[in-house]
Amino acid sequence: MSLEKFSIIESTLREGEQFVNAFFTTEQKIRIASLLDAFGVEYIELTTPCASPQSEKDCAAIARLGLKTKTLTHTRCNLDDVKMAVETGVNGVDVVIGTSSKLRDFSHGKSINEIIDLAQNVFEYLKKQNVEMRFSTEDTLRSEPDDLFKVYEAVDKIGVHRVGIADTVGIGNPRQIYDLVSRLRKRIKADIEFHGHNDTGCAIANAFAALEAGATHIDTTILGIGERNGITSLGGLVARVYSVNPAYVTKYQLPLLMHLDQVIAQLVNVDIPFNNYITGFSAFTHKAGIHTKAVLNNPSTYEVLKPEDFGLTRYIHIAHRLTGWNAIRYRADQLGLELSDDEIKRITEEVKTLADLHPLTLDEVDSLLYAMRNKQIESEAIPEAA
Ligand code: HCA
Ligand code: CU
Repeated sequence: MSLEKFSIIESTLREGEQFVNAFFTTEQKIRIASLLDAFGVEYIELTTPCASPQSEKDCAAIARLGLKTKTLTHTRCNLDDVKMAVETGVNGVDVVIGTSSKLRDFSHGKSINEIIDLAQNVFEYLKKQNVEMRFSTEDTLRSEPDDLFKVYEAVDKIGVHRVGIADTVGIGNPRQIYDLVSRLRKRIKADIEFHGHNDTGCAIANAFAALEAGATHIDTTILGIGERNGITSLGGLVARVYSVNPAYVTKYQLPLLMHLDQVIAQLVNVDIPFNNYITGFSAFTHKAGIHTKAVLNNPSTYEVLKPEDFGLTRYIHIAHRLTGWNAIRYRADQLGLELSDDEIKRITEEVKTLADLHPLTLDEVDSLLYAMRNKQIESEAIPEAA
């Protein structure tokens, strides 16, 4: 398992720019790069300089920032593109070419042997440039394993640092990814990167399966943005790995995650999904009485992620018919109201009765608590007045 020492290749500035709503300005790209650097990802991947003149300038500008995180850019497998990539000053070049019969027949039209020749050409040049070299096969999951292994073994011999597996259409499942990475691990020396799309909801699980099978690098984007519905999200991967052992992700500045998600959500004009890992608005909200009672006694009963490790707090939702008296007692304590168990239980019944009639707000529950306290004060006051 390489969970203990995996690296994140954060591709918000490459794959993420392929998201339908993403149009990052130079300033925004620099802001995102700097935030990712502060978060502590090992690599950021930038849009290919071949995309447009501005992309080329931005790539070079970010490469010059002197970030701790290594900069990579992405290119097709040909000498012209790769030369342009090196000239931007990035630390590494991520070369990609399609190997599935669909992409070979309908996209670039090359045979497996021709792909190997192209790769040879490109990497012989890159080897002299003092950059990290990665070779990845687009649409890996729909490629013939024998073709894949032939290509990967060839580039491994040339001396690439990493080979990439790309589930370009999000069709793989964790068992298949585990199997493929395990087989590849036995055949090559290079590190193994996994890039997985989320079309069928497996992007995080697939990335995790890749790590379990020996992958060393995972591609992510903030909120998972990318082509179509995107790839493995940074927060989702962090949550998954944290659940095995929080120590595996303490190398990252976890409290920055909320800010990263908020910044990207705003830039690409979407809301953070309610069910987002760690940063969704209900991610640390507990509701049913049975849950809230246990969580108040010991949060680990219903939480595998500690909100405080991410600079966040849990919320106990009490204004509804599933509430329990322990949760109401917790709210009374928060408000500094000293009420007896009997009084709290009476209020709990009242909350449930009212909640059956109409949706309740926290304010209304607070009013019941204050009213009970006022009643106490009045009854305490009577003997004195008499
Ligand atoms: C694409 C390419 C890619 C490349 C992944 C990689 C994919 O935009 O289609 O370089 O490993 O998903 O195949 O993002
Ligand atoms: Cu992709």
